[in-house]
Amino acid sequence: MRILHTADWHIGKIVNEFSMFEDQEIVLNALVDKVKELDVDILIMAGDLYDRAIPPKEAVSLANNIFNRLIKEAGVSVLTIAGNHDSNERLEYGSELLAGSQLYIEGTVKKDVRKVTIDNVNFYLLPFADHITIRQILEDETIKDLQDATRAQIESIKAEMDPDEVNILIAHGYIVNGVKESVEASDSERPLSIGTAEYVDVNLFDDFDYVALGHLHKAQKVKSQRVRYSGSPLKYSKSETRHKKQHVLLDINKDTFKVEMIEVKPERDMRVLKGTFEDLMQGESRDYIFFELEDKNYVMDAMNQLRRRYPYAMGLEYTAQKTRQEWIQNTKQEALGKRSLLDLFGDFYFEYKQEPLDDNQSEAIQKTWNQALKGEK
Ligand SMILES: [Mn+2]
Repeated sequence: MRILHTADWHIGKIVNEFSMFEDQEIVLNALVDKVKELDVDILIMAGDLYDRAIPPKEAVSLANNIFNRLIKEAGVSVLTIAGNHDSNERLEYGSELLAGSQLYIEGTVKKDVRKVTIDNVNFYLLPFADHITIRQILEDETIKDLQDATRAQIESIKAEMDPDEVNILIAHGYIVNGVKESVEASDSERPLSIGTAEYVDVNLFDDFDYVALGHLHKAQKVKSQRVRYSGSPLKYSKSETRHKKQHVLLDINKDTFKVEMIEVKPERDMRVLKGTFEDLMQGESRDYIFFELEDKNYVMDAMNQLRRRYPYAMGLEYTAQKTRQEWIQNTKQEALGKRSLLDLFGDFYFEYKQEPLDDNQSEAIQKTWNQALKGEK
């Protein structure tokens, strides 16, 4: 069976006041073309279909068009779950009827995890919900966080699961291998819980043949090749500029397992450009750009001027200024009192001008200071 795993479309997302809609339209239509070209059987979308619980109308139309094309034109079955950005109930609208047309949408958490079997492969659909909701649905007072909630859900799946069949889990969450540093997060992922840990340990999933994950926007595996985040198809924050966006192509049977990454080519890339204002004004680009200006002094109206050459400029930061501010912070410490005035002034001068005091300047300052101490004019 050939499966394409994707997630975190976040249709309708706005990044730094730029709507990503056009980019999403292009990338998702290209995804349908790819699905046709690669003769895929099943498409998995592992949550965060929309960016908001009440998505704008264009977003709903686009999702509708893409699902239509996938099923009617590309002939695949589509399996999707709600992520933490989706409204569980709204996403589930029409779900029972749509299942008759190969569109399997699981929006809300049920006491029994939904299982869909297609060509002898079992898919378990685990939409995202917070641990309090899951505790109420499962009527299990021992559930204190997302880890407990997920463990209870997985145990109920495993009670019925036949390990001789191919079993695939679709889930949305923050899955880690022991420690949170085992995976890489981005700035565009909203926290999954407030006050309790949002992490779920990957070892809970050992018995599945594949786990298709959504939530983290960077494509990555967790511990094994069989537990994967496909990542988002587009970059949605400055922290994602180094990502290589991709879909996961999976060939799976009981005795075969092959994963391949399908690169996503966006209409506009999102990247960081470093340099002085003057240098950057020599270039131009229609990508989404985050500027890191190396100028020592502020440039009047820099962003508006840059936008003439970079119409999709998203942000601007003065990196030299930032260092100076950090320096001011650091020197507020008690260390200040332990250094001579000349040393302190030397540090300040260096941070400001990015060059050290020369001998004449040092001498002049020392002399002025000495005179001040003596009260001379
Ligand atoms: Mn998410």
